[in-house]
Amino acid sequence: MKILVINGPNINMLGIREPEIYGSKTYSDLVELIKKEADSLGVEVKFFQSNHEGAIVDEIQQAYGKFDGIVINPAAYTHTSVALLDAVKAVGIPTVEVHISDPDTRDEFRKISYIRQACVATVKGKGFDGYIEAMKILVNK
Ligand code: CA2
Repeated sequence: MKILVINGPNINMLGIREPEIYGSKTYSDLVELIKKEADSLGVEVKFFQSNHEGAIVDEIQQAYGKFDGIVINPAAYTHTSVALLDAVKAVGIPTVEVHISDPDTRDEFRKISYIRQACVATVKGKGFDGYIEAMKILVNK
């Protein structure tokens, strides 16, 4: 099984500020954690992080026919991007939305998720472990 793990804008800055919301670990720590768990699940993973909406759309499109699942934390694009929603719908790859924090309990504008309606599940508020849970959801599907 091949899973594409996509992270959106500013996820590469994790661990630098707002540790009370996102923890003190970095994006590299996140990648290492997921790799370790993927190995034990026998899953092949590819990582992609971008601050650019179009680059994320391109990455989702190129996953068509190549990946069995997508784990995505669209970060701020969660709350703004119809383009990401359409991309996930277009490729039809089972996708799980992940958030480190629980955006539904934060600012009003974070309560909207466009991508959610194209996702098989949402995991939120579980820190980095949410990515592992998302991977397991895809494996068990
Ligand atoms: O909780 C999540 O995973 C989010 O997707 C993270 C996004 C935020 O816009 C979403 O509402 C919820 C933010 C990503 C990282 O932002 C940073 C902010 C300060 C310092 C480092 C990263």
